[in-house]
Amino acid sequence: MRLLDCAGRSLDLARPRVMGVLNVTPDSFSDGGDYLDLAAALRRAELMVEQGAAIIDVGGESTRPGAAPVGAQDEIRRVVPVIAAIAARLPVPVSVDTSKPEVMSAAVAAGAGLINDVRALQLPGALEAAADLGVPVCLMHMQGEPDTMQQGPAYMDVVAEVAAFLSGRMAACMAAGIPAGRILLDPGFGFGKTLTHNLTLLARLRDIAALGPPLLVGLSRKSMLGAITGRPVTERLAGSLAAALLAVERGAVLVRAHDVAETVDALAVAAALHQTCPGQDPAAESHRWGESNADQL
Ligand code: 7PM
Repeated sequence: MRLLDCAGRSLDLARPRVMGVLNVTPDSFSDGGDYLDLAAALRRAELMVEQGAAIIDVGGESTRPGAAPVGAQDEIRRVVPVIAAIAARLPVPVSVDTSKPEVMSAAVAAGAGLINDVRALQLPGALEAAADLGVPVCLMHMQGEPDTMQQGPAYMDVVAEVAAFLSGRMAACMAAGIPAGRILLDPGFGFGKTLTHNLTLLARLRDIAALGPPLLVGLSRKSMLGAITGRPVTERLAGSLAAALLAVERGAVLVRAHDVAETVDALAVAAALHQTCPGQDPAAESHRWGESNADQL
């Protein structure tokens, strides 16, 4: 059984689940600071939960290439009211997409039950904050920083390097007092990666799953899907669903997605297949959802 305790709310990863994306950046809702923004964000969260999202990921720092950095106080002002409102009104766990220890603390105090950090707790104080807060953490791989990461990303062996990075950050977490059972991993599709790097990681995702912790993937609407299909960001739903299924076939158990209803249906098809003939999916080989060496750690 893979039940993750997210500050008292459970996230059951025995079968693949959807994490609904809720951006609270100035380019989504105006800036998350006023009542209309808050009401709109809450309505969006409610809709995603009705559509079957198992967790809502609230992010106030845009990681878009070239985005201006956001101060901790601004980020707190954007995300905390939204997290508090969702936690008060909806039954699912709330995740906070942040790298800053001050934001992690404020978010968990407001009711967040998972820390989703694209910098894998590398900012000063982040590891200690996450350990103190006692909620699960998602460690993501990124090469470089959002403003420059797509300027010539390079690897000798992208799968080996992403695996080594994640395994090093897992060790750092455990040394800081975060138990293995409170860790999720994410290869960070699109974060300092060319199309070939992204496709190699997707094809070899099982090598990352073999590290043990549950795998989260974010592929929804990403530019790699635009590069493959030739479609703009508004027309990438089919590509996103295909990519989500390829990822769950290779061991992903949490899919971060904008189009929750459609992604939930796509994952239901994969889960039905798996339930009818466990282990028969050719891409799954020996992999079983809900089981891994992490359970023995
Ligand atoms: C601009 C560029 C806007 C990139 C938004 C994004 C991930 C994440 C994001 C992911 C985890 C997006 C990204 N992506 N957290 N946060 N994994 N764990 O496409 O892939 O949503 S932001």
